[in-house]
Amino acid sequence: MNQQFPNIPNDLSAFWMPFSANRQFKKAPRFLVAAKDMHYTSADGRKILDGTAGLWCVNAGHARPKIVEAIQRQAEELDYAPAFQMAHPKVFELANRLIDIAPKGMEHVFFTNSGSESVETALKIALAYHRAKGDGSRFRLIGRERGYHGVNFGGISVGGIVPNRKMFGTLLTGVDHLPHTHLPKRNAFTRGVPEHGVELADELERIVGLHDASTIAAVIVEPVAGSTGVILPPKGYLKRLREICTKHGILLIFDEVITGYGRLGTPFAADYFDVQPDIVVTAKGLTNGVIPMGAVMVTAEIHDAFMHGPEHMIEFFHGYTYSGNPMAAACGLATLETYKDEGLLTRGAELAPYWEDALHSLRDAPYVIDVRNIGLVGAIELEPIAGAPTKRAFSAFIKAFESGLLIRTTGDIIALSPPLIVEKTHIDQIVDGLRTILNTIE
Ligand code: PXG
Repeated sequence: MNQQFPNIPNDLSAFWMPFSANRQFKKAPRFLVAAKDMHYTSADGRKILDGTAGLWCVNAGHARPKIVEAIQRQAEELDYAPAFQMAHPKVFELANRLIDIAPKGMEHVFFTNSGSESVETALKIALAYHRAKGDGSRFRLIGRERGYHGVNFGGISVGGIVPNRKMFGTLLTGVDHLPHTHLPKRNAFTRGVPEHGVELADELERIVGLHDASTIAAVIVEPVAGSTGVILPPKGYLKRLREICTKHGILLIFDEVITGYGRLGTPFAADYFDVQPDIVVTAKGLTNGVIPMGAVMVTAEIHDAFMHGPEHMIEFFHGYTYSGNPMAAACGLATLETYKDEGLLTRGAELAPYWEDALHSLRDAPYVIDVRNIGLVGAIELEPIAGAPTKRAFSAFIKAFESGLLIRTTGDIIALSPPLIVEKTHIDQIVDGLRTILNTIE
């Protein structure tokens, strides 16, 4: 162990860190060693205010008692049960509780272990659904530029983040992309959903015109794009996508890995925008980020299309060793109970106006070229340093961590998504902290 900080291992070389600047980190590591409610504790004993709910997942805050107890109890009672041709009761209970809060029309749940697996599952369900209905020529999948749908091959194929795609060969074939909806010239500093850009949804008509609707299985979008730097859908955009999909018999998949479980001040983004997708992809907040788990929700029509053939036959050749495992199911149940007890799935709506005012007060801070917000999501876009994109935001991230605030950066955008238990005093701390940082970085 490290002499100075007993919590830090001496040798950092063996662990290849995900989505990280490994060499930079290992020269100047940032270790978190404990967490409670709104705060992490760093290895040198400092309190760090969590401005990002971990990675957009710890929606109920850290180390919440019901969740901790549920996991402890479950580990003693039933640690693992085979997921195929067998089950345990809690996974059914979780599916039912989930459907209780799910967007309108969602009636069945398929469990996975991450957002990436949920995306793959949804894409496979879409393809297999059309085929089960005798419509197997619908093989194309439509994503969107700047979309993030995890890191597996289906997800990066429909996704639109260049560094996540360019190293990995030909990806899935039969994929096309809608344009993204980031229009800074027309929409910068909009409070909430932007006015301009609904016509970008009509690009789907162009894509349908090119490939013919009879070849298209599904469209997948994040209702609000998170990872790529918080890009909001223009007013009316998602409704328009829904109309075009319905008109052409194309399934609409909402990737709600970030927007699900209260992030926008409604249980799901489908509720916020009052648009009914055919499939909803979730993960993260489902278990408060504590035990890995994802859930894909589908309509009865989709589910029932699979329920044919001899009853002893497997209907959908897909699933994971850990699909709905007892620890994750217990964690999910305790998480949903915590959300319910504390009204967290709608708490964001009460705080959103305060959050919006606080964020937009940074409009005149150095380097700020846009501020975006919705529910308890925020983004501060900075002007990049000429010739060194991402550097300015990265130094803001380091400065923030050193000063006791956890933020996320992507490109030159600072993304914020505090746990839904955040208080106004924390919001003040986040915004005041950021102002100081923007005044000190170059
Ligand atoms: N879909 C969406 C919309 C996501 O945001 C995934 C799928 C993949 O989930 P998994 O569980 O496989 O990572 C995500 C994940 C960030 C950040 O800071 C965002 C994600 C993951 C890590 C960091 O923006 N989103």
